[in-house]
Amino acid sequence: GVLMMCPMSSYLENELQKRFNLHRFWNSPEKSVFLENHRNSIRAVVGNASAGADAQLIDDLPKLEIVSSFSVGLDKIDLGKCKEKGIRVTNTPDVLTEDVADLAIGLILALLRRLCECDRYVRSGKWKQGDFQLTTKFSGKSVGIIGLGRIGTAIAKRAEAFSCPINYYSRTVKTDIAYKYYPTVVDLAKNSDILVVACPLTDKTKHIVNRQVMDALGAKGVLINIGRGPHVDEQELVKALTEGRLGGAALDVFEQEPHVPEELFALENVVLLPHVGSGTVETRNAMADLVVGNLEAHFTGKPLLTPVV
Ligand code: 8YV
Repeated sequence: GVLMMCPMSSYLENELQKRFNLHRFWNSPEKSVFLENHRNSIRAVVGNASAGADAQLIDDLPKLEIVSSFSVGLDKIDLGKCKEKGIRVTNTPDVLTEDVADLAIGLILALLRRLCECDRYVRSGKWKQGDFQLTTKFSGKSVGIIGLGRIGTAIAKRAEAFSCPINYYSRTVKTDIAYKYYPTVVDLAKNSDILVVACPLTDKTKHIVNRQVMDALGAKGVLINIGRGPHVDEQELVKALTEGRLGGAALDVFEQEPHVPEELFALENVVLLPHVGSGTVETRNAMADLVVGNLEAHFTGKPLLTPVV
């Protein structure tokens, strides 16, 4: 049996159903009863960015062999416990990189050029009363990237095409790259107009954008988050924005999705998206194919396509 944790892709559901005995966890009213009844038959879990496999679930499923995540992020999976128990883990890297990087650039442009506000201006008829205010140029602004992995590098490449100097922070200096490295996020923020979060969420990167980082970015700086909500101290972000200590923020992710701090709704210098970084038909289908491909490989004794553990 394969246990799917929450709805994520109807295409994926169909493909799984064709091949496996698929259980939709969200359809069982009593989770503990379901787990008790199926503890000896569930051999695979399919999770995503909102529901993965925590220590409790792993303990509840003694026959679990593989967790195949419909996401590149692994923060909802207890990787240590999987390793310890010999449970394989796969994710969906690469196929979503372009979409997430495209969206990061879209967020920068939306925020600096106030695209969402401009659209509201036209729709509400305000244009007839006068021209829209002037906005802020993107091309040539310095872009600071936290995490220069697949997605961070794809964002940097795109920002280069906008003539932006690129700075980055990561755990280690990349010797083969000409971008400017800063050994702390505060230094990175101090030296960047636009700060982009593009690293995995771990114990070490939770609240990596804290009050000190926001103040280093400053009243003219803007924050872009396409990583995970908990990368940013959201309470401090609300304060920094309402007190005018930070120039603006464009966010695809939040600490308590789908809950977004309502204080942000009143601000025009924010752009708020419902976690859609990888949300195109093309990419979500490619992610689904990877999830299915990994499960098929596992159950036919072939090498996994995108193994993590
Ligand atoms: C998805 C994501 O939004 O890949 C990730 O880490 O956050 C996303 O691609 C999500 O898993 C879709 O259900």
